[in-house]
Amino acid sequence: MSYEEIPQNAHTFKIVLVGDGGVGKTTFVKRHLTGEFRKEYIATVGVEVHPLVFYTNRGPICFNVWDTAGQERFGGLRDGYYIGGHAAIVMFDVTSRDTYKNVSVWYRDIVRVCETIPMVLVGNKCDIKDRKVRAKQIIFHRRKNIPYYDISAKSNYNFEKPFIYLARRLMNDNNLVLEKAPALAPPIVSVDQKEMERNEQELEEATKIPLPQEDEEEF
Ligand SMILES: Nc1nc2c(ncn2[C@@H]2O[C@H](COP(=O)(O)OP(=O)(O)OP(=O)(O)O)[C@@H](O)[C@H]2O)c(=O)[nH]1
Ligand SMILES: [Mg+2]
Repeated sequence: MSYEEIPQNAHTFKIVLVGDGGVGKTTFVKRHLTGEFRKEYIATVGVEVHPLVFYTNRGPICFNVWDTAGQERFGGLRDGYYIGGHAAIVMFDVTSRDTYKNVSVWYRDIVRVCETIPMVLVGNKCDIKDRKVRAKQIIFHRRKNIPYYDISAKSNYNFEKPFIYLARRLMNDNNLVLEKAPALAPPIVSVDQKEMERNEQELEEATKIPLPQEDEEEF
């Protein structure tokens, strides 16, 4: 088994992971086996911290990803969840419009405490055929100038993408690359590669459409 130690010299960052209840935050963070093996529960804040190690050409990076024990279902999270956050991942579920609508609320909560930290938007469960949030409807990230990735926690699809982006921003190096793939739990579902390519293309084309006025948004 290869549950590596966390390297002493790793660059370490706190990542806040937010999004509505049920979007798949816990499933996502548990894919990374070292993180899952070395996680720690902080009872006072009701948070599980997963140290996710990535080996890059800039040395090892340890992302301490904070995952709530579901308190997001009862309104906002406490400031303590955000304080000291170096970067954030905002997640919604591509099969639930409501979770996309709430992205702006999560974004605002992060900015209120963390101001201008690097952020990334991810739409999870893209393995599900009956998608409700289409590529061209995903525009929030363009308004805020942050990247967006379709992901599927259950299939590992694009798992490392948000982390590579955040690592590049935090290390201030656009040439940062992974030197080895992280050890992930085996996929539970598989994605249709052709469909993923179509989605990627749709997302790419959507970036060329002018942004609608905020009050004309489809949701
Ligand atoms: N099809 C599919 N289902 C997923 C995926 N990720 C998570 N799920 C399912 O979505 C449900 C919620 O996942 P969680 O990881 O518990 O979601 P969460 O955001 O941590 O939610 P809470 O902590 O309960 O608020 C579970 O039934 C997961 O199995 C995915 O990529 N694809
Ligand atoms: Mg959870």
